[in-house]
Amino acid sequence: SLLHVKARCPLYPGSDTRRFPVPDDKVKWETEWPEYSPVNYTAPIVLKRPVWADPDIGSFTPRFNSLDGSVDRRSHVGEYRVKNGRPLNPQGRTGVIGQGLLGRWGPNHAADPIVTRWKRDSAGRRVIHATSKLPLLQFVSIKRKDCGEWAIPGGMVDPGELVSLTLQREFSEEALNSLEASPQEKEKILERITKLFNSSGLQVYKGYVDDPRNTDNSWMETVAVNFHDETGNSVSELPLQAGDDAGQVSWIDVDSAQPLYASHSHFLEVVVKTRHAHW
Ligand code: RP5
Ligand code: MG
Ligand code: MG
Repeated sequence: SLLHVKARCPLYPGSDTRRFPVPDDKVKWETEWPEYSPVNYTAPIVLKRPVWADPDIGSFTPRFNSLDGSVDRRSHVGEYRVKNGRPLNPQGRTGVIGQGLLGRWGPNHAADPIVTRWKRDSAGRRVIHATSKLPLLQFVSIKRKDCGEWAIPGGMVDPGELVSLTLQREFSEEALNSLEASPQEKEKILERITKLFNSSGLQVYKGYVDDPRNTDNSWMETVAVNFHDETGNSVSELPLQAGDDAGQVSWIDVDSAQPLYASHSHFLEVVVKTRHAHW
């Protein structure tokens, strides 16, 4: 399926681990495949068991498909299967078992803030694309430090955190560098973005993410929300500064030809179609 391409990338990110190759017709768990021999990989950073990582399966028996204390182990896409104590990726085989780089067995919940504005010329007029004759959108994009790909400045939902807060927090950390700001600067950043993030955003996606870190037992899910600056005088004025896991930050033209991390391009396509912009 289209949602399961990057989760089968040959080389597991940040490692020398090669996935057991899974052809398109063998992705679904329902397809019998006795020869399937996935590689077991849990990254060294996860094996150190930091606070955000679950223990190894065996001694650890979390409550899958439910709210487990403050950790939400429910999937946005419905009930997932658990086989031999391990949750099964709802999209199918990935060629890797274990946690990979992910902290949670089962769904790892993220939130993706898609902050957009219309592209304007020096006279302030909206720029229309030459061939599609539709106005161009721009969105705040970060260049991820881990892989160098452009992405939405999203991040993990902390245990017990409201998604609405994750959206604002991750945007502040990655695109406005709030983690490095002084208390006064932080206050100013908060003041300037609260209005935008308090406005009702447009939820464009909720579900599984085709993330290259996914394994058969651990996978990314997200809620992607669009916050749009229609007039161009709220967020458009914000001084962008890359922070945390972002190496660069910039307003980028929204276009189907722009390669983006994981399934982020799919989320932007929904924004574009809803706002009748160029794609
Ligand atoms: C993607 O990984 C999500 O869509 C989100 O953008 C991101 C969250 O992971 P980190 O940025 O915290 O690595 O699957
Ligand atoms: Mg982050
Ligand atoms: Mg992030």
